[in-house]
Amino acid sequence: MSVTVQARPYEFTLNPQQAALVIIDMQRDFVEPGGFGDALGNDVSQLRACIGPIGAVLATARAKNMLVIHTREGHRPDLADLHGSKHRRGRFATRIGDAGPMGRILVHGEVGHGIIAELSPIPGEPVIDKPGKGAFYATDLETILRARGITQLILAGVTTEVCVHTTLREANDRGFECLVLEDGTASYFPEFHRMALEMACAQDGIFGWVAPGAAVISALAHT
Ligand code: TIU
Repeated sequence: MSVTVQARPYEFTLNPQQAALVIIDMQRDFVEPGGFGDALGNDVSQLRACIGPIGAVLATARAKNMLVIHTREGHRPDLADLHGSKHRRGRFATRIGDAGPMGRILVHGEVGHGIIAELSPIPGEPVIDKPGKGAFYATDLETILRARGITQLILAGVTTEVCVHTTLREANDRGFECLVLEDGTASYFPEFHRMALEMACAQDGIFGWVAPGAAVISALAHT
């Protein structure tokens, strides 16, 4: 049964059986001091606002037996999957693979690489490790979605204009209908957050839809 989500630029027809909540990179490395986001010179406290709204949608998605997928940006301990261009970019003192207060920056298995406790995956929820910004690049995300008959994605996580937007664009070109949670995403730059959301739904939905988490929750209440 499909339900109607009040969204921009117009209503989104959500079919929970064919939809997945994709929570992007809600890792300590981005959200907590001493991680990758911090090493890039950002105020990581900017990202905390999206945790509560994501948690609320996550609880509803689980209650409604929707597929929930988590992603983590990171690299193998030997950095074999890290492009030199990504490693070298920027003039930062601390780089990917270097030791930090939460372990080696953006490396699989380190404390900083883990998803924050508030949004921890539970058994049965696929966790996708991705070396790039987009969740489809060099991962099995598309295979998992197609195998489950998923055609719609609700996108949440960080950062709005980087990994969320890259994934939105990748998903759009692969034929998935996407809705971005406006309060379930965040950026180190508030104006980039706002413009990334505008870009997503401009031109009558060039990439998809945008809505607050509460709109998704109230629509799902009818299922
Ligand atoms: N720097 C920044 O805004 N984002 C990233 O590096 N990765 C993600 O967005 N996950």
